[in-house]
Amino acid sequence: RYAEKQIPSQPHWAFCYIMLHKVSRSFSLVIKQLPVELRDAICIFYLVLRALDTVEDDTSVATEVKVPILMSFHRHVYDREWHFSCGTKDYKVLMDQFHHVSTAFLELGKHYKEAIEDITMRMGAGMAKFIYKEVETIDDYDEYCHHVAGLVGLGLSKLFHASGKEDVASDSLCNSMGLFLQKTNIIRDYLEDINEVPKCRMFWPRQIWSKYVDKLEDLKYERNSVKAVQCLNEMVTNALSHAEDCLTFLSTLRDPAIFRFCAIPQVMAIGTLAKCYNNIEVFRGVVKMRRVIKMLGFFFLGLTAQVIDRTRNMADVYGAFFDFSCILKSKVEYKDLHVAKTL
Ligand code: PS7
Ligand code: MN
Ligand code: MN
Ligand code: MN
Ligand code: MN
Ligand code: MN
Repeated sequence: RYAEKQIPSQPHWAFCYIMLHKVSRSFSLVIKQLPVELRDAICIFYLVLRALDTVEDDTSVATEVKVPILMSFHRHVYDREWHFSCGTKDYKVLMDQFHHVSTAFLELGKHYKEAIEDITMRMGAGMAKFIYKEVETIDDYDEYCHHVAGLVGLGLSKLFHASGKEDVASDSLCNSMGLFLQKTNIIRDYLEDINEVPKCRMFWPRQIWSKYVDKLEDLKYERNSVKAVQCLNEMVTNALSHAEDCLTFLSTLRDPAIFRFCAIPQVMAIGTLAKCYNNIEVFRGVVKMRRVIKMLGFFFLGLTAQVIDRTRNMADVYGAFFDFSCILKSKVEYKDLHVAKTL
């Protein structure tokens, strides 16, 4: 019954929705409830960018091979024959079977195809630039996050407008929506990125971490725990600077499904920041908001499920931002170096 109701009958669309569910459960959930035309476009937008990111992330692909692929990815999506094998697990399946994604892409309306192509081109070029360049300054950090996430915000807003359901939003607010999510991801993924083989990935800006340690990887060693948490708190404080723009952006949306699609990831982001703040576990393993929690043999709704269940309108979002801010505030110690700014 589930299969009949949820999985499209054409094999390329079936592949896309099954893949989306596998690579991102939370996005899959909010994308599925969008109005139908927009849903297909955003599903493909997600998978195209996820494939591009799989190329960016695969540190076993040589730079001379990787950079031309990143730069021309926006043209490959028009070619049903094209594929490039890389990544692991579900991501490898996505790359190997990419023809399903390009076939579905070609069925989208012209405006959707052009918006996806434009963002893919700009993101690919931005990723290529940062294959050579390290994230030194906070401006570099904002620039990298603009390429890999701010642009997604700009593109999504164009798609919402193209569907006739929303007004155009300012580029700056759309960018902040992406930066808030991406900075949260970069903070939470510290250990995963630094331990990447054969080559580590570093996105924390030197301008911040160099105040605490000589090398970014030093943050993971137990002897540097105090410095590590101080540095983490400065990174969280930097990310929080985008929260107000995100609330402003969300307050302008009209369509309830689009609203939930945009709001749920933002609420999860501030929840994740609250969880990460002052938390040494960021340097020891993955800190995640959990979907279900099993205790004494009972299942409870974890924070993730609660957020998905309870984010319907702006009042819910203000409430959630307030609650998570209170949790974060309760963890701020007077001795922290950036107390005033964080508060
Ligand atoms: C709603 C105005 C088309 C929905 C959603 C795939 C997630 C993967 O995951 O560290 O650790 O491997 O490599 C603004 C999403 C920004 C982007 C960026 C919200 C496409 C998405 C490809 C704007 C998502 C932020 C790389 C690049 O980091 O990740 C509104 C849709 C949004 C994809 C994300 C991720 C970047 C990323 P991971 P990485
Ligand atoms: Mn990635
Ligand atoms: Mn990446
Ligand atoms: Mn990451
Ligand atoms: Mn990750
Ligand atoms: Mn990663």
